[in-house]
Amino acid sequence: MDQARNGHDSRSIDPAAKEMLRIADREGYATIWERYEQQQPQCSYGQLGTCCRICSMGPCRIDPFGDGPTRGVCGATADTMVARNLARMAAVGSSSHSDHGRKVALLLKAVANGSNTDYHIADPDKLTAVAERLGIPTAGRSTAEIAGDVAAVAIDCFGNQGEEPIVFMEKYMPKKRFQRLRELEETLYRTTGAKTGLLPRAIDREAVDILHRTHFGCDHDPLSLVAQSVRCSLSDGWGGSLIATELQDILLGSPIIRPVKANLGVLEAESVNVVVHGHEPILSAKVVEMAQSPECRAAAEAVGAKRVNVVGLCCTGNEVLLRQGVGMAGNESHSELAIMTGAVDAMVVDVQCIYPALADLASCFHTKFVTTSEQAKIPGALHIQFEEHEADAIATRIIKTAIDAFPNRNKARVYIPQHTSTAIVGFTVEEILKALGGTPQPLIDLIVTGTIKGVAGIVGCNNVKVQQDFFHRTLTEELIKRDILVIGTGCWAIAAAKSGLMDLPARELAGPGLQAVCGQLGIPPVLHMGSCVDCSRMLNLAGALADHLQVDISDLPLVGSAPEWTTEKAVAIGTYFVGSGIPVHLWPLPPILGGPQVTKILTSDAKDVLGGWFFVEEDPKATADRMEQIIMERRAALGI
Ligand code: XCC
Ligand code: SF4
Repeated sequence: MDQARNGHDSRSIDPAAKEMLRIADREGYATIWERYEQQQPQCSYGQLGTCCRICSMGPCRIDPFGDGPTRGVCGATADTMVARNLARMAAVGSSSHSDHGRKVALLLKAVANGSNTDYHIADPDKLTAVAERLGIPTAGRSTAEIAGDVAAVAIDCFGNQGEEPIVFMEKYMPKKRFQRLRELEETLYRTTGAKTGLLPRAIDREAVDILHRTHFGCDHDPLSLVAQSVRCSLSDGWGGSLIATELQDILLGSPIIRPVKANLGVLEAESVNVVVHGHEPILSAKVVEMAQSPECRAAAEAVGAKRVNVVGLCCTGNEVLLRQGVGMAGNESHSELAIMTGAVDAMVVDVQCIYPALADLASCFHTKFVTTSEQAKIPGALHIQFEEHEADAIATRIIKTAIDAFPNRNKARVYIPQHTSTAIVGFTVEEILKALGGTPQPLIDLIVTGTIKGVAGIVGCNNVKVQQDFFHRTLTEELIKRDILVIGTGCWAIAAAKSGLMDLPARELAGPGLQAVCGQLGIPPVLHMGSCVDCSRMLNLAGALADHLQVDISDLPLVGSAPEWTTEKAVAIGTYFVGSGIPVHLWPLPPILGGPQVTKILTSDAKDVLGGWFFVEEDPKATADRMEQIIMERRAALGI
């Protein structure tokens, strides 16, 4: 699959990307594709997961095909190395999502106690709903009191020192799944005599537990390490990410179904263009809000610009797309291409998925590359420190930086590829249930009659090893053709939006059943559920169906996929899907194949134990076949 070697059109299927890559070739701008080529051949030990540099007697490596030593210096086996590396990936991924969730919880606390007045409770109904779910009394109490209690419960999920499962998970996870995990813990203890936990006790604790148990000379047992990876990932899906989603809805407003535009054509030649990139809408939502202020409007006009046009990239783009209807410039592999248009006056980033290469690239243009987070500083960037309690002022300063850069734009160098697609977005669980008339029953009926065979959730990134958006688009088309409703988040959602798959006419690509449903409800066959932390919305939808039917998630005709996955966060997402009972497809290959035992646990044993498991497949059509087959098997088991 060495796309990078086969000329520029093999790098992306996106028409805007193709145009920009031609410019990159002509002008000699370095891109991920070029640097990927320069990295060839990549280390095969790394690809198989069998290298270890956990202590200074190493680095050690094991050739899984039997050449050379079969143990590290300390005696660690290939499986130990693979399992430890995987656990660390899950810990980092979970921590990234969860630390994002923590900041939202702390902000809710600050808003509730009045120490932050730049934000407010934007959706009191959601606050009440979340409070009731958590068992917090609401009757006769003020919004601030309720918000304070919700924030306290959320914050406690991070640092609680008890042994009981985290409250958010206990209250949100469907009953049968929770029971199954608890019974599994008991069974493992009884049959092995060793304690193996699966239900997370606290979000921070499970990540630290992994850092501890993967220290030199601790846990070497592949099963135990995989179990802790599941536990930590569950603390992300049903903890940190869920807290991020729910509390962001409270603070920034719950998304509603609405049309938006996606692709580089959202940049405007006549306007000051600000691209927000990263993950945390606490900043980006403010940038969008402040761009509309009379002060910023006047400043933009004073430099001869039509307006300040804020557009999004990656997941923070998804957040403002969903809540504020902001145009979407693109997914991960579009980040360099956006700067190359010469029309971006500032790219403002917070945390996660930001190529450090953007700093160099921006310096070839008038573009201000602005970092804002203590946790994501990039050499060559302009750092404007973001502080929540001064959010309005700092967001305004950031926009002014873009406005100041605008006159330096070299108009002769500007090239904005004129491609956008319309996407209908904002399919939160609440919005889906509203469209269905308030209960999941109509969706269940459609699944029972086979009008819709099942639901596939697709997530994840762009990866330079896969032609950009090719797997996302092809797999999605193949699934809807088979009457499988596709929902998802992250950079997949952006790929689907750019491809037109989230527009109403896309229903013509769907099978007859799904097509009819889309016609009736006035929805596209492919539903945008948000950013990567909003994978928690998918868990909640699955949970609502499971609880309504009084079954486990693993009984339902649901499947998942991360077909262009890149980051450790994707490892955490895939793992909490599996831990929640959903089979998950992955491509490119995860770095586990050098550990036969770990591979067997994750691709086979997990099936019986957890009801969810991983499978790997390179071809989108074969992937769709396999996903359909799983759905049909689950339907048969349900007797439908
Ligand atoms: Fe992956 Fe999350 Fe990043 Fe996009 S942005 S590259 S994790 S899909 Ni969320
Ligand atoms: Fe080598 Fe063991 Fe040290 Fe890893 S922990 S680097 S396998 S000696």
